[in-house]
Amino acid sequence: MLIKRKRGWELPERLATPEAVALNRRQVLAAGGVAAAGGMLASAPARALFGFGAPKVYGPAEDDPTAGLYPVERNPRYTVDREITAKEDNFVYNNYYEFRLGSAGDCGEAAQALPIRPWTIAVDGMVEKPFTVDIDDLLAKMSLEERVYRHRCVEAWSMTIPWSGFPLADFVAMAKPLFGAKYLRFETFMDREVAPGQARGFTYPWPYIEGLTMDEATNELAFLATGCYGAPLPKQMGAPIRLHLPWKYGFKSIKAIVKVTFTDQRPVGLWQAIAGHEYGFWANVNPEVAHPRWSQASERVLGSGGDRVPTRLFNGYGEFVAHLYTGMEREPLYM
Ligand SMILES: Nc1nc2c(c(=O)[nH]1)N[C@H]1C(S)=C(S)[C@@H](COP(=O)(O)O)O[C@H]1N2
Ligand SMILES: [Mo]
Repeated sequence: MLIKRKRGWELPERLATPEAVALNRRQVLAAGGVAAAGGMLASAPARALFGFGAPKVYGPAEDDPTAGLYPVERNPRYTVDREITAKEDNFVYNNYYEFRLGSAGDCGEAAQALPIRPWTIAVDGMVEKPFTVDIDDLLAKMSLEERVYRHRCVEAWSMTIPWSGFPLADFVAMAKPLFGAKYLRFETFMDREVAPGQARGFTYPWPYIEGLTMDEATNELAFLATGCYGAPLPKQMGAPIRLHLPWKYGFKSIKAIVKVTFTDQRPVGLWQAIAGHEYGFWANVNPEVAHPRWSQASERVLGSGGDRVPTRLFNGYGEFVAHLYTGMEREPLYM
């Protein structure tokens, strides 16, 4: 089937501006009614983010079978000199276009429809032997740790999150890639019945895809998160398993992974396919390379009352990753 793709200039307004500006007040106010009806109350900063009607805050699914696995021990090598974002802010301000029809506050409620058991991850392509692993078997095999990471969205906002999970490098070792494998290609679930964004946005080349080089994937920072804030991941944050790559813009950190393919071809991510001149393959955080439509020199720290702070090269993680990119300064959008 021929899929008509949106061109860069046809992107919806919410992609064209930092999100605070694009928030749809009417939808936010409607969601506020739900908040009043029950559940956790939004924190004061979340109310500051969303105005009068803060959306309802959804924590981890009540029947999540991994609740007993958390909290796990924090790895002191990955802490930051910044305050952890309140979980009520993190749980309510999300980018998850499978579930997001309007504002960043929509994802929480919509994502609750995603079934997260049974859940399997297929590993295929250039590996010794392709296989499928059940999420609970995978969790039993891996040793979990907590890492506090900075998160920087390409839309110039940031958060700080205590993730639980395991290094992507451990997953790569388990997959036994062949010598010629150069990249990893990650794929999110595809289900138009469950995800209104996939159903409505048929002009997008769903499912969500992202890619990394083998060197990036085996860098110690690359992390598969299965939990956060000492508990399983809430669905809107990518349960049951998502990537977090703290030195790259947030769109690289793909949620709800169902497939990992080892390949010698550079994968093309969903946003790269839609607007490659704005969302490149490398997407390393760099204050000096502006997005074509806004500056990346500073960022709005969510939950802080809107403070702007200077953005740091590689989001402050240069000591871990800068060596991966030496000599590549001429790659288009290498940062
Ligand atoms: N499958 C999927 N993964 C995704 C996205 C998405 O829309 N779908 N959004 C990305 C973007 S742009 C960001 S900033 C982060 C947001 O993660 P958070 O909602 O946990 O803050 O997820 C990334 N992973
Ligand atoms: Mo993002």
